[in-house]
Amino acid sequence: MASTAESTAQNLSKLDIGGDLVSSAPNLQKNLLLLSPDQIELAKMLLEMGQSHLFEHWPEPGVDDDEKKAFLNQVALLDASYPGGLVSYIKTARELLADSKAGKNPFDGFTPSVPSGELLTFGDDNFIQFEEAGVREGRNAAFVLVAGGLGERLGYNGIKVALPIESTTGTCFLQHYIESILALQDASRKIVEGGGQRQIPFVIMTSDDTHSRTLELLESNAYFGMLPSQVKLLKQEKVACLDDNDARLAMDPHNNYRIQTKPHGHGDVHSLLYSSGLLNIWRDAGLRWVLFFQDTNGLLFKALPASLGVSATNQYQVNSLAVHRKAKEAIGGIAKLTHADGRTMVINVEYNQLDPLLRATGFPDGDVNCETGYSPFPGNINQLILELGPYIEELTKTRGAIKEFVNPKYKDSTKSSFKSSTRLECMMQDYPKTLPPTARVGFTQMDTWLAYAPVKNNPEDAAKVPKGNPYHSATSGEMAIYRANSLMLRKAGVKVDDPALRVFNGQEVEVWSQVIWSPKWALTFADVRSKVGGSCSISQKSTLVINGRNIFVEDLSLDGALVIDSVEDAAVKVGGSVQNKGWVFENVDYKDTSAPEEVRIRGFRINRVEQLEKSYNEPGNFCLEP
Ligand code: UGB
Repeated sequence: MASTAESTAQNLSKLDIGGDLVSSAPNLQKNLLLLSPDQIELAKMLLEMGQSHLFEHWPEPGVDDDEKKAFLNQVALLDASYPGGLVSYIKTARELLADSKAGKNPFDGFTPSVPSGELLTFGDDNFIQFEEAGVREGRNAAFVLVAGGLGERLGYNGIKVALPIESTTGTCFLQHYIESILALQDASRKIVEGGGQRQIPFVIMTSDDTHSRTLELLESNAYFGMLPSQVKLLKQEKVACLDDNDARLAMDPHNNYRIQTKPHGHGDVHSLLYSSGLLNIWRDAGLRWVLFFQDTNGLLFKALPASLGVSATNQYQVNSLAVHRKAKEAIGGIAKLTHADGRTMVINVEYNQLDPLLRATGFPDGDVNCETGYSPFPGNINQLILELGPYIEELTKTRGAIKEFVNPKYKDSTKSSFKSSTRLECMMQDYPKTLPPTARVGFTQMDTWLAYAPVKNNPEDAAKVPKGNPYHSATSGEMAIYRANSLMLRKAGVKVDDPALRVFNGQEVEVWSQVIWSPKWALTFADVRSKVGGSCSISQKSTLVINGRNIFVEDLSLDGALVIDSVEDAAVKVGGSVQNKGWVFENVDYKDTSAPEEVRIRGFRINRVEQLEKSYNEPGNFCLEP
């Protein structure tokens, strides 16, 4: 057996590092005998990349040896999970940090203008045609939910996809998303002759913060009706934090044998999809579209069929869903950027970059509303529809790497040190940045009430949102569902009362009739129109829950709460006059810790005082007419 001295010499020769490097890490040198050849290679790479400080505190062999090995295991993971490895990460970080220090604008040389896209009006013929085209294409789509974010702004302790979308039924976001995808799968199969069974794939990007709880939510609910084989979880890894402009990696403040890490952003979804091999499997199965969406937009699936129809009809390689944007609202602006050299691209300009970009390019007032009362730039809601073929082509070139950015908080104007460590970040909507100018990049804009109601802000911050701007809170997210369903019913001919104004957690909101339906009842406006008829009316204080495919509402006058459930083969006609005390909202203060967190953050609970509740569990034709 080789002596310790001999094996150290062997390891050192493997390390093949010059005198300078060795002397820069004497403590590493003493510990080489503990390390495997692969770990030695990684250590060498770190030294070459100016990271010798990571070994400075290493004690003699025999002390903390397991921790030293664990440190290099972490380095191996960080290296493997970043396209191009840590060398590439550190090099890019140095470049971006130098640009940031020099105050270089990432959009230097570009002038923004308002791009053209498809502007839809809910319920008109055009909209209905796009919806139908979208449902037809549904069977050729795969869905990708990015759900690795912690939701720090919301401050909720659980995962966001487990939050109820609304408290009338308590359905959580993940259940709603899955049921909507299944409803699309079904509707698409029916519309396409000889459509056959095709399961729409569903990918969820998780992170260490959300992975196990997402899996548990799925498993404990039988995947909400989806086949487990249809669902794939891809976990994103965090990236190394950076301590200074030389991109020296930061030590974890709680463990000096670990590098501090932070999330890299939702842009990771592209490299994860690329390396998973799923994209080629989807292409070989004949799929054509990949739809990306975020964790808490309860309205999304009302806007999706028409938007997918737009992608198919206009042959967009990239289609971003957009809504009217209020100036300074925390959603990006979609802009056409024209470079002095003639290059153009249609891209999201993130909400914190839009104002400085406008000011620097001849718009001295920056991010302000125009005469319409909205920003002239469509608001990006970060739901993207990509055409699979060109997407694969592009990722084959980039390996899924997305243009990154860095956002250090400097201690002072010399910009030589940071208040706290920083890291590189990337955003999924920056995907088009590397596309050639010939790529067909467009957007589909719809009314906000139909398409966008995220749950991002905690009650305190939401209450401080400037008047007229959306709260983006659990309160407004829930109210938006009632409003959208009420407005859709109105458009279908139902007389729905005007909303009442209420204040919950310091936020004034419109409270519309609490109308909720399951996605299998209606996925599109055409579905809604085909299932309501005659002369129907719903009072403001009413609750209507429709959970079943074949429920037809005709000549119903509702003033109270009505809940109808039916199995697949039961056809139920609902009409007549329903009157009862109904369900009422009771205020709950967000500081009231006796209430569950999901309740506190929305500022109310529902008191189910009286209702008419009917379940149809057998096949057949039924009539509910009290
Ligand atoms: N997410 C991840 O999966 N991994 C991560 O590392 C980070 C996030 P936020 P923000 O709603 O319209 C985006 O934090 O800052 C997931 C767009 O950039 O809610 O509000 C996370 O779980 C902005 O242009 O994003 O901004 C969540 O599902 C605008 O469109 C999603 O990524 C805005 O959203 C978004 O994370 C919007």
